[in-house]
Amino acid sequence: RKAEAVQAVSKNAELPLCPLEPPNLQGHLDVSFASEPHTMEQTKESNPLVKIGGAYLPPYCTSRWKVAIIIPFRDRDTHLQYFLQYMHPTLQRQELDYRIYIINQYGPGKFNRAKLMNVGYAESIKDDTFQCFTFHDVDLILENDKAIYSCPERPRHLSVGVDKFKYVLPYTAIFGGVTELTKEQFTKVNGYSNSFWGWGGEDDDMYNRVKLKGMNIMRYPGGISRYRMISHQREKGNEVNPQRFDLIRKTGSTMATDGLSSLKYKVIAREDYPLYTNITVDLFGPA
Ligand code: UDH
Ligand code: NGS
Repeated sequence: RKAEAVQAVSKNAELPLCPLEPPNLQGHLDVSFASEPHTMEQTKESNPLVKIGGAYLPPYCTSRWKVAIIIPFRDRDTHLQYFLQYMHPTLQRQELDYRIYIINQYGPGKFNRAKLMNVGYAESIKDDTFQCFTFHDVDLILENDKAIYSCPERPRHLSVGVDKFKYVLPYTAIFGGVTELTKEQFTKVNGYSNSFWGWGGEDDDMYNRVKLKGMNIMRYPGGISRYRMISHQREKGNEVNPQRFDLIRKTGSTMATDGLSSLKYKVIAREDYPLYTNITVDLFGPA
């Protein structure tokens, strides 16, 4: 028995652990939205090691990090093309074992970014043993691959510098855009609230959750944690939510019952595409 167990472990660990600092990082990356994005076919062709469903693991070393990249989504096809074009090569250079999930909100009702991210968590853990989860707006493209999407010691805010804000944090408690939490951190706070319909506040509520559970967030230095945002207009269905301030005042009393523990949704469709896994979901929103 014991010999069998030892053999099983060494089989998994046949390849040496990837180095702490991936050797092929480039640092600053030129990101531009001036020309049309690559088509999915072009991106597929230039990323031959990405497997069906948008999954990758380094072929030459055992990755240190198994990460689900979770993207709340509705009707942003051009943004998604840029995202895949830029982010697949970056994530591979970071030597992650990753998979990209698009969580696509079904129907024209009010958008709910936070609930989509809860769904991404709940669906991805059925597929694989992800250690951590990167919650990622589709319109943010990383400009420096040294900001590694590795599993963080504390909940990590990644979109520190964004060109739209002249690369300055708009306020120190901001926890939107791109964040990463381990499974343990995310379950400790009961995931995101499901109650934020429309724009704003759901990220501040998550910040409250993290603090209320005694955690502090962490960030990479602003010099490397940099993003370009693809400009766009506010969509119909994502109007500013007038209830957001009331909701974020009550995080302390609602977080135990509003979150992963109360998550209800219906998967309408799931497709494993060459560059990403697409999960279309009915969130049972208000009419
Ligand atoms: N998202 C969609 N579809 C939508 C709305 C949001 O996919 O219809 C997702 C997407 O991943 C996006 C994220 O949710 O990156 C956040 O939503 P957002 O980009 O609308 O939020 P942001 O704060 O912009 O970036 C708000 C509107 C700003 C209007 C500025 C006009 N110049
Ligand atoms: C705050 C919002 C956050 C949002 C942040 C940056 O005011 O949800 O602005 O927004 N909080 C509330 O509305 C309570 S941004 O300029 O990136 O669109 O993330």
